[in-house]
Amino acid sequence: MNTSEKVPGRKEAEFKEYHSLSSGIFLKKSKVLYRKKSDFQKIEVFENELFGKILILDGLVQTSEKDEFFYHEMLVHPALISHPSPEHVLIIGGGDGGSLKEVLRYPVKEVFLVEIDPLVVEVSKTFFPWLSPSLEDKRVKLFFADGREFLKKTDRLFDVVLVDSSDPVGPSLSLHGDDFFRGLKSCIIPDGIVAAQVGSPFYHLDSIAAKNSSLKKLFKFVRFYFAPVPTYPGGCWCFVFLSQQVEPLSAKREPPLGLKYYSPDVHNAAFALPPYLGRVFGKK
Ligand code: AG3
Repeated sequence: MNTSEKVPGRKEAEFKEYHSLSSGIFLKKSKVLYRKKSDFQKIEVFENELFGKILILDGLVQTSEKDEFFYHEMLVHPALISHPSPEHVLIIGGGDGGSLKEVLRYPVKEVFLVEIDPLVVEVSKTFFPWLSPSLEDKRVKLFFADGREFLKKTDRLFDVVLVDSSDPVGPSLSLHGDDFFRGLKSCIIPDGIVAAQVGSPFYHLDSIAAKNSSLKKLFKFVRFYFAPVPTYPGGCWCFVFLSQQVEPLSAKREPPLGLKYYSPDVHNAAFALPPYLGRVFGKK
């Protein structure tokens, strides 16, 4: 039963994301700050007492002020720490700038941010404090393009590529296929690394298992790892680390100071596979 429909005004005051037909998350909106349909998707930002400002795209929670660090630190640092000297970094998606601010903690030479939707960047500049200062950094080059098309056209090679996509629907669909991952492989240097978000290890297990089989045909090292993200489906999120030469557990450099979730111990622990997932990912 959808109780929100019974109380006038309540529906507006409560955001719900269904994770399956019978489960999901609700978040009270203390204030709706922005809502508009862009050329690509519906964008909404609202304030929640616990999580602060929250960005929603096409009805899916993307990031919140209070829990963004779990996701962004864990998308970025395992790869950046594992590369001997990351200088050229590409971020695909991530127009909210959360991943970008983490990359800029390193002495990189340049960071390309390739986001499909200019309005996501505009809105995030207004509502998320980390984006505008990051975009002012001289090392950052912002492109508005579909990530898959960008990979087809670019002749640049990167040390690290980070895929900060949304779920495989709408504008992010093209960032989940085999074709896209082949494109990633061809735009990294031989000891380059790709890290991508791949979904919930509970709700999206089938698609993660399918990615595992196809990625193993493309990359020598295909390692899944996990982090808590309180506002995402199931509260635990899965990422994949891909490389032809670099094994993620060989990371030995110290991370930048001031992180809230990532540490060398967390790095190693994040790659531990619980038995039910080992059975899925272990298959060749
Ligand atoms: N990218 C991953 C969002 C996935 C959320 N899925 C969902 N709520 N069903 C986040 C972008 C933040 N930079």
